[in-house]
Amino acid sequence: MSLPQNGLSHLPMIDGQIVTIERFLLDSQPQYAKGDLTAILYDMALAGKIISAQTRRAGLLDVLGLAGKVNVQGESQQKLDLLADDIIVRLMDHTGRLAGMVTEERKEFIRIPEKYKKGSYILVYDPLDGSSNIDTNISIGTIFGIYRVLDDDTPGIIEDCLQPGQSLVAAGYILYGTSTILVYSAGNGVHSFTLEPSLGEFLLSQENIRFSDKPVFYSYNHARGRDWDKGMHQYANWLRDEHTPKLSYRYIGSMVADFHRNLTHGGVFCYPATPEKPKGKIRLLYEAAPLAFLAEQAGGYGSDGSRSLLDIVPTDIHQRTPVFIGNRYLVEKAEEFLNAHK
Ligand code: FBP
Repeated sequence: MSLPQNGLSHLPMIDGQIVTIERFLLDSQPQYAKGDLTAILYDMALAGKIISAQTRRAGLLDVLGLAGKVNVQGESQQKLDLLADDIIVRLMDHTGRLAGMVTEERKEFIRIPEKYKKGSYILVYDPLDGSSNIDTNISIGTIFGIYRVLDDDTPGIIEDCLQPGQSLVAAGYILYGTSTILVYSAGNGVHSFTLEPSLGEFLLSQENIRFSDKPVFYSYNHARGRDWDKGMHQYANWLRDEHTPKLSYRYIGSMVADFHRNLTHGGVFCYPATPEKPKGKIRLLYEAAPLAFLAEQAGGYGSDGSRSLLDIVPTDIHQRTPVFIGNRYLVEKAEEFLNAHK
């Protein structure tokens, strides 16, 4: 990335060029494309801008704290969870590009109102991952995945949402941290864009991101260790005591932020199953599978401890899964330890 000598030096540039997300999406869409997928990705960028503006002012607005409601998983919903969810639905349900949506915040599959045209895509998303960190100003994020409907003659049936991650046509996340960044892949590498607040534009800041082959970090909630099985204990000890060079331990408690740090510097994130949570905590459809899609596009891998997260065919839109995701050899090592005791 070359930095010109004039007043533009603060703007992210690729080879001296300022590239907006709109331009990048249009330039990278295949010849045959009608443009609907590009438009959905662009709408997610807009959702990211609106949610970013809310999270940035959260302490000033009445959007902090609990909403006094619980989601389908029985978890207390934060006001910002519901606000972010509402922003995405209001942006997406009338565009004629989607046939339905699935969100962490609503029990049922969101059907497109009859009055609007149905499109050929399904959007699955977690409007605010890591929401238990909202009140403490720690990075949170929106995770999303996009599927094509199984049959254009019957768009918007529940089966359209119960597809394995291998069928994702695109996935990404928007991280609301020191800056707001959008990271996505449509199957041709992983690319990141930084929101330039003074312009209100997402500008390309990194292309074709790959996991470093010299990972630095490992992440899991250490406090859950008492509930781990023998295999997970041995894997955790291997990460701490045997991996060379030494790795550092980091855990933010926002999977999207932990994933992003590991994607940037190399590493592995784990949320294993425990007797209390035999399926783990993380949701497959709109949390684990989209990140596993990105991980594979960046040369990494996502597993439930014995198989690729992308091979799991969901039977429930809110089902959970154990998660090991990051550098491929670190995740394969987890599979080795976990399966040695099965
Ligand atoms: P939410 O989507 O409801 O925020 O839940 C997921 C999550 O917050 C992940 O982002 C994070 O990695 C994990 O739960 C933290 O769980 P724990 O507090 O058990 O470590």
